[in-house]
Amino acid sequence: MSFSTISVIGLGYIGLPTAAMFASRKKNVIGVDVNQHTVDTINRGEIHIVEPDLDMIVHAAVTEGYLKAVTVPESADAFLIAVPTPFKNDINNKNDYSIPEPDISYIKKASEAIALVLKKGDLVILESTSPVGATEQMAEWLADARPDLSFPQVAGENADVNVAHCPERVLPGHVVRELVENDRVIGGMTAKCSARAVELYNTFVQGECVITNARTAEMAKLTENSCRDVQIAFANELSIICDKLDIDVWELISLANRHPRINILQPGPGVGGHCIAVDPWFIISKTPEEAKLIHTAREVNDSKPVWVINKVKIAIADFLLANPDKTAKDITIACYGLAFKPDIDDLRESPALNITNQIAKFHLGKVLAVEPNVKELPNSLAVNIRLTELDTANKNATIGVILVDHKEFKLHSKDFKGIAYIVDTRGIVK
Ligand code: SAJ
Repeated sequence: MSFSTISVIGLGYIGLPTAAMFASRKKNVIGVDVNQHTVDTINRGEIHIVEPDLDMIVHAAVTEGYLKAVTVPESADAFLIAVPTPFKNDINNKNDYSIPEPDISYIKKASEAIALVLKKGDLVILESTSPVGATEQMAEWLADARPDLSFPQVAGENADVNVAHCPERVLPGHVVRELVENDRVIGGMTAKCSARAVELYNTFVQGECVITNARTAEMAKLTENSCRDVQIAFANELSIICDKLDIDVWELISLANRHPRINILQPGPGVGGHCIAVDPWFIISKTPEEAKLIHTAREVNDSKPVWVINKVKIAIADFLLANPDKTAKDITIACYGLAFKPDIDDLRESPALNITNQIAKFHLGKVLAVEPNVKELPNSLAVNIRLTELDTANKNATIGVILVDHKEFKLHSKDFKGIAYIVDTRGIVK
């Protein structure tokens, strides 16, 4: 049976592009989101998130009538759940040393909402990055809400409703291309569940749909992001070791990477974004005794901003020692880059933003922020930070803190040479 109507629950960074891709293949798509503003924005053919090319696809899908957004689920043949899986505890609370626990209550709410409109023959797919066991848990919630329907955990291949986990794996900034080109991991609760999910994704996925079970699919996604976190932690640890030994870590890494089987990633000011710094905790919280390396990597990456701020404090002290007639008020610190990675405007969960804010809180002089990808600073930032053009910052800075390797900075890397003290977390000023 083919899918004529597809519903996507959660119209965020993954749900909306996914809904738009199905609609672009002329499927009727019902997008569901609890946020009325999001629903209204999409129904006007506009988008509420920043992602290249997505605006055009959503606009076309809405105006051609293939995509509509609603706040309450309606009947469909397939439901894809792409809601957030945050933490129960506040990971920014530095006094809380407990291991962050994933909060899958949004998945529970979404499954209870769709349960009301489920019918025999439907397919339910969990796309949200989830701790191992979440898909089976979701199937239990669905079964509890609909005792009149059978589900795979009891009925196996004969289930009325099929259930699978198919984690999203797209890179922010490249979502539209990667949704189509990337391979998909399809973890059905039975072989039939997997086969139906493959049929659904084949609507627009050109990559290979590789079949496994739900638990392995959940772990595959967590493994990918944990692997990257561990590799970045290795690079970050190397940068701290090299600083102590007076070795240029970027030269070192490029030399080591000439070995045919070595591929070290790049150090930075810490790991940001909504995935790499989050997903490893989903493994650690399930298996705290076993996930030693993954846990240590998280700690190494989370502590890098503190190391960077300390470097800035040392630069301030060095300047004052060399200029006894000056005070801290005479020092202008320019922070280059606020986004969580190069050439994007996404400031959420950004170590660069956090470091700039921390500096502004203790520093008595001026703090300039250079971020070519934004027009204004978020209100949450300390009030004494001024958004400044690159040239002006270069002219006025006593200390330059390079936090993001935006293309503008790499292009003008020679201009940083005039700044008396540089803390370069990205290896731009060699
Ligand atoms: N970073 C470094 N050094 C590096 C590479 C990255 O410090 O060599 C930092 C970045 O500056 C950034 C953070 O890591 O702060 C994360 O950036 P990223 O480009 O590694 O990853 P994300 O968070 O944008 O997207 C990741 C991707 N996962 C992998 O590459 C394994 C993406 O494919 C996932 O779909 C996404 O997480 C997700 O949604 O889970």
